[in-house]
Amino acid sequence: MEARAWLRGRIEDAGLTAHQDGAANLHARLGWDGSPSYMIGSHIDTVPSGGPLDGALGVLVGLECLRRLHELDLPLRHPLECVAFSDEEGRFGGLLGSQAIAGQLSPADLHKARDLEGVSLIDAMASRGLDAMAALDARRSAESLLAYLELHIEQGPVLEARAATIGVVEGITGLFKWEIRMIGTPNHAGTTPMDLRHDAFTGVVEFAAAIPRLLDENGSARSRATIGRVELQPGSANTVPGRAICSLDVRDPNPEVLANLAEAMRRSLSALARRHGLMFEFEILSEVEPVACDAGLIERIDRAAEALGHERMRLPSGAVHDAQVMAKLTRVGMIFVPSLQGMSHSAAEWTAWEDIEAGANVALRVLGELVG
Ligand code: HGY
Ligand code: MN
Ligand code: MN
Ligand code: MN
Repeated sequence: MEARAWLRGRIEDAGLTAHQDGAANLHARLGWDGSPSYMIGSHIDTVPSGGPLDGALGVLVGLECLRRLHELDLPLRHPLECVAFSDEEGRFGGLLGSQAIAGQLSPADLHKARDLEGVSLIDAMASRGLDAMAALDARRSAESLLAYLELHIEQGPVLEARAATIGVVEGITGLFKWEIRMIGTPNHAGTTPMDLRHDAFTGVVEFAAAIPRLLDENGSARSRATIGRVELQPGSANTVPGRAICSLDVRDPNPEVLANLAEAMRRSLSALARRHGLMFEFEILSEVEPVACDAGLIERIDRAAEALGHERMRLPSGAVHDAQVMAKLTRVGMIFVPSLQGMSHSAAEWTAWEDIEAGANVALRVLGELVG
């Protein structure tokens, strides 16, 4: 909320109109008259221990583009918006702000959204004077948008390795996120013989070890699977864990491959739980479909980079983005700038200033063509 307040100040200082919608997405608007608009944006939330650019760079570049177009005082054919989306990274599931705009949230989704500490979205928003149910009012119609553009750091090593300054994104990977709960029997670490215990952690360890094989047999070269968080309960050194709770993040650009992976993982969990006398349950926290970027926008970004003299290449995105959800409403395009050593979701995340400037100028040129 402090970041939103800061951003609102920057929007107003630039002579633009600030508008916070029901999902707490913050919009900067130029030439707003209620007619269909072009939108640029990204998110200002971040992962724990993350870097400064994942998300925030795209919002600030968007704001700078609007500021510059306002300063040039040229006649615009369409209104322009820059949006900072809420909860892209997933404190409450992920892509919350863009899903609200795309009309993908139900009252039930809002009621059940909770963070890892068990704080509900409803209570978190209420503590800041916001009504979570108002997120339903953030919904926009497809007719109200002409296109959505997003600039983001690549978060991978490809642009740097190819000495390219601009990545022209062709498509964005799909993903599912589960919470898996293995349930065994908590018991004394010293008195329970190894062959008579039901250790919930054993189930998670065996599943984690099976992941490379599950991907080899059911995935593609572009499949990824990550367990980024494990919690053992009761969590004492001299007690056999009765519950092991872990996250699972699985990605592939092909929806059928993703479905095969989900099925293979469910079967593997079920077989190993049976073998160890455990029970398991899983909850789907998020499912995002892969999307293709708009051919016309791909072409425009490519030509803008060429005109500005930047090395460019086309590539897929292995990270998910708000653009993916906005693709439900309108055509989307994405510009990537290189990540130093491919680092992201890490404090080491960085992009050279000249690459940021190059990306911002490509975004400005594309927006200028669209509204000018
Ligand atoms: O998880 C992702 O791909 C993104 O950074 N939210
Ligand atoms: Mn991220
Ligand atoms: Mn991001
Ligand atoms: Mn004791």
